[in-house]
Amino acid sequence: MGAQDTICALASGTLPSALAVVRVSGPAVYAIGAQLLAEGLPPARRGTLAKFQDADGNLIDEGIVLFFPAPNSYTGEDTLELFLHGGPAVVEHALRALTDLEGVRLAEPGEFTRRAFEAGKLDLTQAEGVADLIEAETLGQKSQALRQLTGGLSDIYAGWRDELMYLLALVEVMVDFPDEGDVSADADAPVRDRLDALIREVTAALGEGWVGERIRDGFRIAIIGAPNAGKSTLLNRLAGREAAIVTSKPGTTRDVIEIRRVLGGQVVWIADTAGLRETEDEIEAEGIRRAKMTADDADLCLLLIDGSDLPSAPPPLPWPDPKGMVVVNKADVLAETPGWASHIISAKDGSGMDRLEADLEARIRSFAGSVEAPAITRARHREKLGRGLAALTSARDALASGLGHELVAEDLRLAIRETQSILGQIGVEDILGAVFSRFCIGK
Ligand SMILES: Nc1nc2c(ncn2[C@@H]2O[C@H](COP(=O)(O)OP(=O)(O)OP(=O)(O)O)[C@@H](O)[C@H]2O)c(=O)[nH]1
Ligand SMILES: [Mg+2]
Repeated sequence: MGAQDTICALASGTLPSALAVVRVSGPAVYAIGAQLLAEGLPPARRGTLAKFQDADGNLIDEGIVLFFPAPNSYTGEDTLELFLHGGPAVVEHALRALTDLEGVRLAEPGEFTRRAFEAGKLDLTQAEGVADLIEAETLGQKSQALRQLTGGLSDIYAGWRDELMYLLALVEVMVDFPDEGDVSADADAPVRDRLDALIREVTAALGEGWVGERIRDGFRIAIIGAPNAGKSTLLNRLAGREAAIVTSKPGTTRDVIEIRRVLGGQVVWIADTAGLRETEDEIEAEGIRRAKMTADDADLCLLLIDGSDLPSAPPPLPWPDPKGMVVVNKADVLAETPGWASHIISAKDGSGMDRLEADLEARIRSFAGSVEAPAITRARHREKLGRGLAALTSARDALASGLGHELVAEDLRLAIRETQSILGQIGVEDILGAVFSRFCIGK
């Protein structure tokens, strides 16, 4: 991937389409203007009607061309955008004419954005925002991605990095001039106070209940309960299709079966699980272990009770409201109405389902809205921020135990490095490959 190569790709969607946008970026843009545009390059940033031709002078298409001279372009390089008719043959002819030129090749996935990153147009969280925006299917995902793309996360992490740099400067002064001024324990107080505040902030971000990641990857609802309670029937009703096998035999579901839905404007994964009971059966036991894990990881846990075998008291729920909710099923055969259930439904005939779905929707909305601006939207951020927090805690301990300011400084440097790598400012070659390879071609 030489940066000196000029890259080109179809940047718009599946063909055929009304229009197709072919994007070109790199030093060969001037040569392309001279050879492929009958009238040469148009004025900068002005949509201009142009005839595109190949090197033999054959007309490729007539369309609009936009020229963005460096550095004022997405990639920071000279860039062309060709708006062609969206026929597969038109696009093929255009890409062939472009790549026939010296130094021009097809772009790798995400290569335009990678160049933008390398030119300092975007930091890594913003580049991730671009990818998320393209993949966003819900408005919740879209607005989170847009916030990230426009620097919402950059501001948070850059703010922490700057604070850490300031703290490091304070501590380094103490290392270099240990005898200057007042060397009583109180000289550490400003560092300690600011460090404590920072630790509180980062801890709060890490404890935000995964909201950012959930908006991006989907919230999780688990349906659990005794065998035959009707969990699979409920899943099928929520899915609107026969996703799971339903039989009258207890112990039918063995594995976790997940369906994906949009609820309350968010992507939600709903999991049906194996019925919980004591069992000697090895396969069933494994299913039950998975059911419990699924429930632990879920944002919402529906404990489904079989209404045809109603217990006299509400079963204990390991999760307090709002995560746990008790739902009684089989309303159609219910002898008495229990006062302790959040919902009474019949998964079979659909009664009570509207109310249940509305409640699930409201709970998902409230989870999604519980953090105004999540600092973490990916596992990558969580992992690095977690390591940063460990370094901060160690700095605080070193400071408290008087182990020496060199050690405190070293921990602060570690924390700075973690924050910078979230922004893509250091040690990122391996991360870059992982982040950009998931982009689509042309972005
Ligand atoms: N009368 C009535 N029967 C229901 C209702 N919901 C489910 N059933 C029946 O209950 C039986 C068990 O349903 P499933 O959905 O397979 O139950 P499950 O909880 O998934 O069971 P396991 O997978 O064995 O844990 C089936 O015969 C269903 O038809 C309901 O609302 N009313
Ligand atoms: Mg089942």
